[in-house]
Amino acid sequence: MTSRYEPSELEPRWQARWEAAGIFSPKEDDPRPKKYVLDMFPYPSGSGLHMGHAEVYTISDVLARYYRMKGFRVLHPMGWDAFGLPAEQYAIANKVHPREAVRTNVLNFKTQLNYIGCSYDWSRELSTTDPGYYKWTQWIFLKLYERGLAYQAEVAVNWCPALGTVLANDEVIDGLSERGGHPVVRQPMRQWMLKITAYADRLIDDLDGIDWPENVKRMQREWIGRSEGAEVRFEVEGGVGHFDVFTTRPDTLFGATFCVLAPEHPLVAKITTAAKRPAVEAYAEAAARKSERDRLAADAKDKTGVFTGAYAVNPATGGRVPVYVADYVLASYGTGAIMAVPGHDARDHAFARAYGLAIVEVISGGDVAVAAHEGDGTLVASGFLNGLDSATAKRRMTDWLEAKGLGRKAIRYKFRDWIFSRQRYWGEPIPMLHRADGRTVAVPEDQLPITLPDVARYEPTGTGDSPLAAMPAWVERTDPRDGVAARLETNTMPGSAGSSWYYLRFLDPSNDRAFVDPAKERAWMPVDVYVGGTEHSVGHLLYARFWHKVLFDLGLVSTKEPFARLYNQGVVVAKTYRDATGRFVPADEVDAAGETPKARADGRELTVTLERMSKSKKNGIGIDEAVARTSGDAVRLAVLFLGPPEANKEWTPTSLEGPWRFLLRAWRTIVGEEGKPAVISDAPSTGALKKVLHKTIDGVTKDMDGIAYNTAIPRLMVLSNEMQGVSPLPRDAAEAFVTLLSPLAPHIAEEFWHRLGHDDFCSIAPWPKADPAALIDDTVSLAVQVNGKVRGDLTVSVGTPEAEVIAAAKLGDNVRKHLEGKTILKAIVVPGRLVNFVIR
Ligand code: ANZ
Repeated sequence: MTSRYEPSELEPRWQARWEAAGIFSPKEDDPRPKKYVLDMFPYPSGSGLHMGHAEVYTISDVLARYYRMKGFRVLHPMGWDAFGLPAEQYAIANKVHPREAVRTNVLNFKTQLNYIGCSYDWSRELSTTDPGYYKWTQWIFLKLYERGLAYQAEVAVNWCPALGTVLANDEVIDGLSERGGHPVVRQPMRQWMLKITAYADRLIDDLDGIDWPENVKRMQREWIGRSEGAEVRFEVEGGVGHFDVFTTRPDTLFGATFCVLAPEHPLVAKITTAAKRPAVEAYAEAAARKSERDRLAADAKDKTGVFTGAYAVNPATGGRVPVYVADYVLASYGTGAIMAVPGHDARDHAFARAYGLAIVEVISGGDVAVAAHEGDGTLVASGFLNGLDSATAKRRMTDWLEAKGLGRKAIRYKFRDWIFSRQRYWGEPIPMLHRADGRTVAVPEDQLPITLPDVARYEPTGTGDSPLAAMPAWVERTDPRDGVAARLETNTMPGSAGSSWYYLRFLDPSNDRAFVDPAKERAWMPVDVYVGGTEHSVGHLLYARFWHKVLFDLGLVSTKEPFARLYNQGVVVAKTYRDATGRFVPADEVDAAGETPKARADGRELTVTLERMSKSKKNGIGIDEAVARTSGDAVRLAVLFLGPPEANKEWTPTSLEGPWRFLLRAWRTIVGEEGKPAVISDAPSTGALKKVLHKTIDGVTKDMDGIAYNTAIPRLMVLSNEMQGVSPLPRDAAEAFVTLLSPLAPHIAEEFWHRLGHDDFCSIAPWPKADPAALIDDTVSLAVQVNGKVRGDLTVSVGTPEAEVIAAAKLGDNVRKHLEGKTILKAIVVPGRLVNFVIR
């Protein structure tokens, strides 16, 4: 056996042995308690994996490995989220079939994950693009359809001409597509929709029972946006009609001095007087060109609007209120109409001031002439509500409206149903048939999967039709129930379809009779820890919870929630360089002075910023390159050593150095050097080494429980230093060190274990236990005070009698000075903390 640390030989050898022995493949009949540790599975993109990926996959892997050593039956699987826009765009850009691109990229991803020793159960590997997988994605869609949760509608959608497809709201950022940054416009189109809004309350309420970061829960609540209030009916004068407003403040109805309709409101055309028509129409046209986001974001002072010439009646006061049109009221929210209460709503206040409208105070305590007095309070100038607090007044007013038939209690949600169709090739076909007789019916279950055919062109058509529409042989079918001609749906599912249930398929990946066997589902669910980034806080994590709840209602899964605990890792950032033209300059071409030869010759400085690591910004290093330079274990330690797993942290060109040197030192200690093998003794460790050993076991165990891997590593460095040069080295210290190191640096730990004479795997060896007796310190340090001021300190053996402690405390130089010539009235000893002399 060589006595040099040669990771390029040793690491693949252990990876192959783990795989051959199947030690990461758990069995359902294993009676030990379970842990399901899951990564958010990646898009197998063409750019490979860098240190940001290494960080997240290492965090979950350390967790899985630690649980195994703690005696749990651990499920830690991996798969590929390979349908959808990213895969398709990569394929188009590189002129390869998406299927081929996925195959190549998956292979690359898998190789790189193996480089860093990820302990996945590869026997459960899955891809959302396998017909054996998406058969069940289609099947779940049919279950949603049967429940009335999938329907077709003509809806205003986010249409991205450049991508040739519709995008979900969370795929659009500031009017641009999240992928590629292309302009997105609102346009009505026929779409498949999923009724996620039917689950709004449960999606909010069940957040209380799961262990997720508070900020993610808050984002989900805000995204769903539940508002409780009332709908109130306003009659337009002259019998022209009526409109309902949605308000969260029915208590303020007596203060409603005007109403505002969205420019798109159907009643606008009907009630606008002839004189006002040209102005109202011009205003509506201008509003149609603005995005919803811009309309809402406009500052109060920019709030514009026009009078329709019509008046409505305030149902509480009986007074006439002018009806305006303004674009700060959105057609898509509430009823598209509001009652304006300028005394108590800032937007309405700004509007009233601009247009000279009445401002009435109905909640006491502010000065509504100056500013809106928002918030709750005591009702005034409000008839039967006077003297009540807002909460009571809301209830009283709603009851009154209901009794009079003028309104009702109402709950509104900000989020919309999930637009579930994409006019793209690379997605799951939607298993629906459009019959010649006009009916739309489900494809019978036994005909699933509807497989994706090969097409000549998979680029978007740009017409709003998917490329599948140009394949008559695939599209033209008959309804197998009665032979009526039918066209298969040509839209495909969005990228987030396959990722909404994959965690269930890992439990039973090759079952072709059910999406998951019920016994296996019960054996593993819920996911105990789900590790991933905050970018999925509302999209994926909300969709998956929705599908899971539907499956729960169908009796197909046993838990209400899929992910018991969510863990968000931080982002790995790195110095990012741009030249004078704004182009990215590879970080490894930049010298210590922050320049490149070219930049120096041009006399232009590079600009440098800290940004999320990414291949396109040339600010990172790939897993393969980092491993080739050092080792898979060094890469794992390096990404963990950057800082707390949940924090954002900077990768620098020297980040690999410390961990690499630590591994070399550990090798010399446990294995030895050329011609100088380490000598191991079976005598137990004693003295300082014993103390450090047990403190390390204790500390690392606590770090592992608290996912504080960045502090576990320095503890192991301390133990390693303590062992250095100790010869012979006590076996208990060497073995504990190796087992503690194993989740963090599994290959070298396995090699050490083997060289220490073990035939079994360190990866599944029992986790060491600290000896409580060895954790107790022999000495304690005490502060010595004189009249409450610290004047010195003192170290004594544990258990020293109080009189001796007091006597010793008087001897310190500085203490003696302060006691000189004084009378000691009292000496107080707080064991383990301090001695205080009270003097006069
Ligand atoms: C009267 C009122 C008085 C209101 C007051 C607020 C304060 P959230 O909480 O976001 O649901 N509103 C209703 N529909 C709207 C629409 N389509 N576009 C723009 N604004 C709309 O807000 C609900 C409140 O926003 C409603 O309550 C309504 O103004 C306004 F002192 O009604 B309120």
